[in-house]
Amino acid sequence: MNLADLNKVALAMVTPGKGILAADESSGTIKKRFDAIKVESTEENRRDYREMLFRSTEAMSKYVSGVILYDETIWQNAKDGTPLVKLIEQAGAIPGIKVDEGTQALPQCPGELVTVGLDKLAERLKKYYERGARFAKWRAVIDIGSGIPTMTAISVNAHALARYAALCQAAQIVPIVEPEVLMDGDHDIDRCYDVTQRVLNKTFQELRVQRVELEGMVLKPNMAISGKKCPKQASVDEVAEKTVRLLKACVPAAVPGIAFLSGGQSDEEATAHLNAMNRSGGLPWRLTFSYGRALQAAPQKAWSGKAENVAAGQRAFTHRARMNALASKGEWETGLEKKVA
Ligand code: 5MM
Repeated sequence: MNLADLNKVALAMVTPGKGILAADESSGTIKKRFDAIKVESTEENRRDYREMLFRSTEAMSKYVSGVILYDETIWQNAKDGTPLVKLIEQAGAIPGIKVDEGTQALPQCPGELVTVGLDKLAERLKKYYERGARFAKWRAVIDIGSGIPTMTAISVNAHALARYAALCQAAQIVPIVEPEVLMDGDHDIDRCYDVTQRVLNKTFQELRVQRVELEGMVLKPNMAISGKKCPKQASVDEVAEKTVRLLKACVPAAVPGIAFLSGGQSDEEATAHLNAMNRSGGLPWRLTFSYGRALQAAPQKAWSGKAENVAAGQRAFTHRARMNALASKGEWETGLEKKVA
């Protein structure tokens, strides 16, 4: 492993003014997104949609540091035969790959999941590296509910995240470590804070045990935020203040950067929260975005599967990418939302 090179890639992924496009929806998830815009989820439509995003020259070259791809996408070519990976590289962004293979029910822990995909991961990483991937992603899913999460679910998921991260670094690939605490329930922000704190502490404990080099990774956490069904929704300032406090308590300064997931927040909320955190200043790591839904909901709607809407889809994507890029520097304000280029 060459740690200096891993660190260089990790720092590039969190370049101030840029962030990561999470375009790694598995087949089931992209089908759900396409269903919402009444587009059939065929291989060709998935390719056309993602090609539209990767050919958004302004967004990709100015505001996007890297793209997380799904296995199908990393092997696909654009309509003219150019590998999609090349489009990303030509724009100056870094190709990345989701390497987990989804979740399975966790025995003895009703309602809880463990992320799988470690078998043969070393061989898969080699192939992804040859294809151009310089970082990877693995997502653990932790749900909050009555009696959950158990320490069992937190432990096994943290262990798998660290196993994955160590294998990535051995393959000269920067691991994005994503322990996601879902915001689906009716819990309040303080319960989210407590659970996320336990999850992050266990994750970093496992990373240390398995000798993962913190300088060569990026953390992708949820924010400390109220559950979607909680009657009392925390304000932007409270989310920003509690998320920063939580991260300072759990994330070593050796980690080069933190790139948040959006987790079901609205586009503007995800931007406003990131902006407020970066405005607070004095942070030991760079804070940026690695959004899926909060970057793609608008372009998906604008595109709606029609070739004549490609330019509109690209405009919508560029706008969201620009808003979040500004937020990564604490320079966003709500008035900018109306000025779509
Ligand atoms: C893009 O969605 C990703 C893939 O999820 P599935 O494997 O379930 O299809 C997801 O891991 C994503 O990268 C992160 O959760 C961030 O996306 P959001 O939409 O939460 O910002």
